[in-house]
Amino acid sequence: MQINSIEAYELAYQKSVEKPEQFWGEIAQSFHWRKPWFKVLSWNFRDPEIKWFEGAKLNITENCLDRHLAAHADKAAIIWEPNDPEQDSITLTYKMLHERVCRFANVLKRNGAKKGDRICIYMPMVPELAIAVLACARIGAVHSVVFGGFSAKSIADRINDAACKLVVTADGAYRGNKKIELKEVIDDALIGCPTVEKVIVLTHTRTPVSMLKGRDVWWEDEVKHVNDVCEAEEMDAEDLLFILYTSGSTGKPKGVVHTCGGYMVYAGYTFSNVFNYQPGEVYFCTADIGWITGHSYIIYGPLSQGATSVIFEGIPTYPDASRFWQVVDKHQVNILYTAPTAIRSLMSYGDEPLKNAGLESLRVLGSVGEPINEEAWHWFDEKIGKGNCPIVDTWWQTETGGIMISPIANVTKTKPSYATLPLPGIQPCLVDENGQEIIGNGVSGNLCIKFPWPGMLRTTYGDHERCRQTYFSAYPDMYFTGDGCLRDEDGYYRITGRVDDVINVSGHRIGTAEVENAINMHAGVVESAVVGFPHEVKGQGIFAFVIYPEHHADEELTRKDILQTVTRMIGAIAKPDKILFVSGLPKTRSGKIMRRILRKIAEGDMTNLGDTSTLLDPAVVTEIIDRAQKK
Ligand code: 6R9
Repeated sequence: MQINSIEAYELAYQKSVEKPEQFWGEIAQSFHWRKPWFKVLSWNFRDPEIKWFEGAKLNITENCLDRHLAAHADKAAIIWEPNDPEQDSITLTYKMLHERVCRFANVLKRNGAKKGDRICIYMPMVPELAIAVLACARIGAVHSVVFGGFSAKSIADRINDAACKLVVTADGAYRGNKKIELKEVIDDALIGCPTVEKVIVLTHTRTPVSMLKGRDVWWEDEVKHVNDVCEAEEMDAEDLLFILYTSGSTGKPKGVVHTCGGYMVYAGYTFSNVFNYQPGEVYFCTADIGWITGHSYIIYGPLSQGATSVIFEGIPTYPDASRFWQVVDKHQVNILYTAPTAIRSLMSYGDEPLKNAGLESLRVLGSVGEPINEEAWHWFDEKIGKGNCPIVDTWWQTETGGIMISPIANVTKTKPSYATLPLPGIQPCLVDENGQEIIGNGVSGNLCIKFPWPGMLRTTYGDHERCRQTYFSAYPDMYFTGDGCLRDEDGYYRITGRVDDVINVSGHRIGTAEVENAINMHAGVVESAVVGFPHEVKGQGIFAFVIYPEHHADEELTRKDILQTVTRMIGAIAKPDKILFVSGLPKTRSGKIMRRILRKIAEGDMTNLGDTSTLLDPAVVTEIIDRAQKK
């Protein structure tokens, strides 16, 4: 099923467009199904209603674990590299991982979980995180992983939205030289979460934690009470596999829903092809499992293909900026998949951290999460790939489940900062403001997808109308990505960034409305407006214009107070990089904030503000510029 030449790609692509059901039906054959489908695809983008592999029965963990046992039981499934390089790494073979997943699946059952229940997972990057995820899938429970950087309030919102019955967490997490008290955050969150009956707590940092009688149990105790035999639950292809929350242009994060069959096929197919994964290779994705990249390309994609997947607990700069390269050399990593923000950050340390790096094992490099600028692309290519490793710049989203537009390693000719060509099965198109498709090359517009693919979201949890509104209403019969894009003369795609009110900070999606809501919660704040601005390392930074009329002695302290409020309301990842106090915001007569103007000011481009004649009070702009320049 691997594509090995550009001709094979073109053939596959053509077939995927002309005979999509036959195309995906054949690919799906390479997976293990308990019962086959009677229809590959039925769909409409109006409702929307999308069904792949209708009638088929499966369990994704049989594909990620059981089916490899016959021939590859002793092959490494997971290599865990801890935060502290002095501590030993851990290898789990497929046999070991299978046993542990089954055992923990029994723990979940013992604590009342059953098929269809939602389980929130809030854990550090340890093997038990992957085990917890797979154990949910084993028993047909729906996992909702929440990234470790979110606050108690954000977790509570997510738990309540999905009415989670169980939480799996750990005492704490390490991040570089910091310790994060995960259980404490969960305890705060659960004050407002009536649906949660049990909390399973893994010992990791050995931080003292409060354990509530009748609710909280230790992972280590629980596993002693069960055995490691757990028959996989039979799932319908369209049964829910997981929910993952992501930010959009409105205030509340959406629970993106993925289902078992299509997601599995898409994650597995794209993993195998884009990275050209070869049996025996070691693959290292530096993302956190709390994001979609970790779901699809640390856990499900690689394991479904019998690959060896590295889970790294730490950060690229701890103990120093050579850590990634040490991990690559230590585990002889062949494929490295990381983010532009990490590349830019490491670039800034110069060549010194690369002095003792061999990096000879590397064969393929990947990038994901945000547009990669040319400078970072070339540095990655020359310094890390030594000019010998294709870079796959993979464009995709939480909603797409897997990679959509990307080079195929060793097949597609790459071009710096271009995601290049759509994968087979993906029909992108560019549309203008009027919803007209823009035909031909050398054009740009809003990126949409015209035809379903197996990994696409099916709904947003508990609110199907919101899914329709957000993705399928802007342009009839198309999925709207929220990204701007250009298609060059060769038909290559370059993603230019979000066209909605979403900021991409270090590859993390943050909704401006969410940050504004958080800032507005701060006592004394009358109103705020948040925009993105170009940031050297993070890609985009967060700039907040805040109306705070109180006469305060210490502006700096107020800034810090506001940051504290944002940290409480969302999490440290949403803290603005800059806060400018203003007395008014530029609004149209209908009361809409003109973000276009604020974006220019945040960029430091005060001369080219465009048409300001529709503003209610143009003097506001002069004042803001004045304050921005004084700062
Ligand atoms: C996988 C992931 C999705 C948004 C997406 C786009 C941006 C991701 C990109 C990229 C340019 C790439 N994005 N990959 N932009 N080039 N290779 O990141 O999912 O967290 O949902 O973010 O990220 O703007 O719309 P998610």
